[in-house]
Amino acid sequence: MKSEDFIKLDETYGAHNYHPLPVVISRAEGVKVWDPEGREYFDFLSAYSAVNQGHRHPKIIKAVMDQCQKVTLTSRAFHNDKMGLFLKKLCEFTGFEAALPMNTGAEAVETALKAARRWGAEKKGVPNGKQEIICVEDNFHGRTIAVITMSNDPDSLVNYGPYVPGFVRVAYGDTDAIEKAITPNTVAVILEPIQGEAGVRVPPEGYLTKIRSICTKHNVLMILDEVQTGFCRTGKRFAWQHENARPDIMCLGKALGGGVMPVSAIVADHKVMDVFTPGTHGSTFGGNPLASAVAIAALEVLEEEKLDENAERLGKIFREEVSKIPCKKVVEVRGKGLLNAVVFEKGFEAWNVCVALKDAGLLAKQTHGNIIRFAPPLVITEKELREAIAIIAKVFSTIK
Ligand code: IF1
Repeated sequence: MKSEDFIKLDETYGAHNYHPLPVVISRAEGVKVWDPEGREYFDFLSAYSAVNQGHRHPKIIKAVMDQCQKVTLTSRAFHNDKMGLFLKKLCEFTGFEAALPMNTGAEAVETALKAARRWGAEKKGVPNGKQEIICVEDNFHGRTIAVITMSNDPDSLVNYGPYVPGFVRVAYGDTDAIEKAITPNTVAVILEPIQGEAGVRVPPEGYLTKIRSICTKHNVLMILDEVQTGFCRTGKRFAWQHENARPDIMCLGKALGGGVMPVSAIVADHKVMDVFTPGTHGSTFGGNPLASAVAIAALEVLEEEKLDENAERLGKIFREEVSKIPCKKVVEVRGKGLLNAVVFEKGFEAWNVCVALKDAGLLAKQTHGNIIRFAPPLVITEKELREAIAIIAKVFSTIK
């Protein structure tokens, strides 16, 4: 079967909730992927930062294979001999006291929202049903009903009502707006430290620190969604570490699964995490031994290969070099570490550029029509990065 046959199958038998680039991936290794015809591409999306460790990292694949020989799923009705080791590793890696494992990013966010509401009722004294959570404009936290209620993106939102009460949305980048929105019933503020889907929007310097102090002052939990920015992507283990604005709850996902399977979690200290008691939250697959084994290996790879440092160093080169490419339509090159975006003029259709990049051997995807996100696996070398930049330069030079 050829690429076009696989695409046809998706179109015939799938829901039409995506508009992918016309490329089929049938094999992958490290920073490269191949289509059924054997054409090679740089992967500059990394499954939206879920493949930070590179495709099929040998250490992670070995962990999968080994664990598959032992036990893969137990449910939380019983203990297993991997989950505790995973949670310990995750707590050490993040610097939090406790972790609660789930499967997808949206579930991690839901878990954080539930933790905050319950904390509000039980620790802060907010009447149950009155809890309010502040979110910011142009957020992306996932696809569940509660989570899309926070969104102001019509694509995510329209005709999925009724929505969930208890959310207040304020302008992004404006700390006064957050402070003004706080009432005695506010239990949490939730945001992405760098907005991913919004087009890699980096907040003004000091934004997170200021939110941290506002939250502390008003006894409100600060929740950071590091699902996309976490695990070394932005040049630090977590994006909040650029400002040392430690949240009360951190939502994690994507790269925690090492590019192999969905693994997510929230981490928090006991004073928050202990609001969960037996029966009050859970998941069939959360903390399963296979996911736990994968996540341990995924974290070890980040550490052993110092992928935070690699992202920091190569990210600077990327922004510096891509900024130099002459292209009249480009208005900004921005990002942190290896989470970067090229912003074109308003109204510019970047889809055609992504198709041209694909034809030239590099996969990337536009967001909001005029922004292309560039986020390669963090195992990329400087040589590979420069090869990729040469492809980008070649394609950008053809843009009229
Ligand atoms: C899609 C976007 C990226 C996330 C943050 C939670 C989640 C995500 C900050 C939910 C997920 C994904 C979802 C995927 C595309 C992708 C995406 F373009 F939609 F916005 F990365 F930028 N918090 N982001 O970015 O995690 O439940 O999916 O595991 O929905 O098509 P999930």
